[in-house]
Amino acid sequence: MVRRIAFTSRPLGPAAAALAATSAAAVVLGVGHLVAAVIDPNASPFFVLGATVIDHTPRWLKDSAIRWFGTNDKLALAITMLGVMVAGAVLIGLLARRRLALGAGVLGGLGAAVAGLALLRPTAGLAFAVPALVATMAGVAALCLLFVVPAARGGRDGDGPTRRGFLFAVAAVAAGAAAAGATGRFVGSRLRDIGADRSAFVLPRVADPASPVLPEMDLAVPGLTRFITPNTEFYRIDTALQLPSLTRAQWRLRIHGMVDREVVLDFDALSARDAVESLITLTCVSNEVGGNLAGTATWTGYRLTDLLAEAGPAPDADMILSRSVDGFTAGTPLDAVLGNPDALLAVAMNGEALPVAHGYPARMIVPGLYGYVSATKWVVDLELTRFDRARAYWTERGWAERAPIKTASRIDVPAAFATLPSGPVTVAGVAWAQGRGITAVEVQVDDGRWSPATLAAAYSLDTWRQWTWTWDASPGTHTLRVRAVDATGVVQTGVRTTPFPDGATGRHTRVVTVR
Ligand SMILES: Nc1nc2c(c(=O)[nH]1)N[C@H]1C(S)=C(S)[C@@H](COP(=O)(O)O)O[C@H]1N2
Ligand SMILES: [Mo]
Repeated sequence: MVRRIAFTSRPLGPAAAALAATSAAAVVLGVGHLVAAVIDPNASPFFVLGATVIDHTPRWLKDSAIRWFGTNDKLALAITMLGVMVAGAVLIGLLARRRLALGAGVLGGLGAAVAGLALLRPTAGLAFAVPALVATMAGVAALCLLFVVPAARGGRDGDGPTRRGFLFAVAAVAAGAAAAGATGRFVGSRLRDIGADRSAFVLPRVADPASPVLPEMDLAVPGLTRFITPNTEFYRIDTALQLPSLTRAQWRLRIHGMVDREVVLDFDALSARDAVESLITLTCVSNEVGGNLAGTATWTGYRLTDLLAEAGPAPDADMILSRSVDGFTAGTPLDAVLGNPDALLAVAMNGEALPVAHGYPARMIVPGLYGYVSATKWVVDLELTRFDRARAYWTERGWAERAPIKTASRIDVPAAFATLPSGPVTVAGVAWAQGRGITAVEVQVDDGRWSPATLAAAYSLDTWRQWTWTWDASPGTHTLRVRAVDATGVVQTGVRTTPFPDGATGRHTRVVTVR
């Protein structure tokens, strides 16, 4: 009956059709979010799409995204995705205008494809397809409803009462979509109240606290990087479009694979062990020369070497394949952890529970290795295996299997393109060579000779070191350049390489003008 009316009446105009389909797409997102809140937040259609895009973004695009948007790369992705979805919805609306079954079919097909992608997520069970499927049915129903409402009234776009009826229906559908999304948010936060769980966290007592940071290690030079990076300023790099929410009660760590006995720890069992504290400078392999993807924190946690000993690694195992609750993996050389008292399963950062963005409730921290091969956040699984058997998230994408941090140095002050008075100018920055330590930093002006900078006192081999140098600046435009020497005597190379595949090299420069 509806069919007959629909065919005898004038169809929606293009703008109305686009509006109807956009509302239907909003229904897919909203309903999907709601159903996923109950099943698993990572099964939400929007996040399935986002995570799939992230996992398959070609390297040049990922590098450019980090260069353009820095740590806002995920916001940029979300906005781009919304734009693409609106464009897709407009196309579906125009198709539906020609033939409703065609538009509905395309929407249904795309929804089914998202359900399929959901099943491919690393942590997916069969239930992962459910949010997209339910949401697609709701979306197709909304689309048909919006196309049939004006048709059923026998009018056409632009007629007074029909137009009002249509707009009313669109508004109702859009409001329903928004309500579903908001309810999903609320239900999700109720089911997984990570904020409350985190505030109830009590720092483990540490028998043997880390030695204090002395004033001579943390110089008070304006603009110079502080020795300890506050949590709110610590760089964040991960593949999580949506932060995992894992309470301490839900958390388990399974240690298995090439071991004598499998070990499963819950948070209480972990807390019963002796906690230790260690200051470590974490560094991202994607850090460009002079970049700020590095930070130092006081990490509190449990020695990985002790936890592994409980499982008894096989003598021929050479890799710890760690896995996060959202499926990210890292492959860490076993010998970087065994016998290393500073390689931690960390639960706290700078005296508070790990921030959710930095891995709450537990993450790995291994000194001397770039984060992608060592610092798994939200870690739930350690598999003892071998480099010739297993690959991890970034090594599957061509990055180096072994990735020790390269010697680097950075100029923090003066700022890039600063205009300075002539005379004495303080030049200062940080340098790092985790595991080896920094023994010298040198500064060069234009093509002059290299002058030794004054080093702040060293805290440990695994932390960065501040340096300062007083420059007698003469008028003109000048290039300042820095290089570090590590404790093995190797001078930081001037050869410029990209972060791919195992970390950038080259010397940081700053151009300034002296009046
Ligand atoms: N679960 C998870 N852990 C992860 C990552 C990730 O994408 N997912 N990225 C790694 C990378 S590349 C780095 S450099 C560090 C960054 O840690 P931060 O965000 O706490 O600074 O986390 C590592 N741990
Ligand atoms: Mo990284």
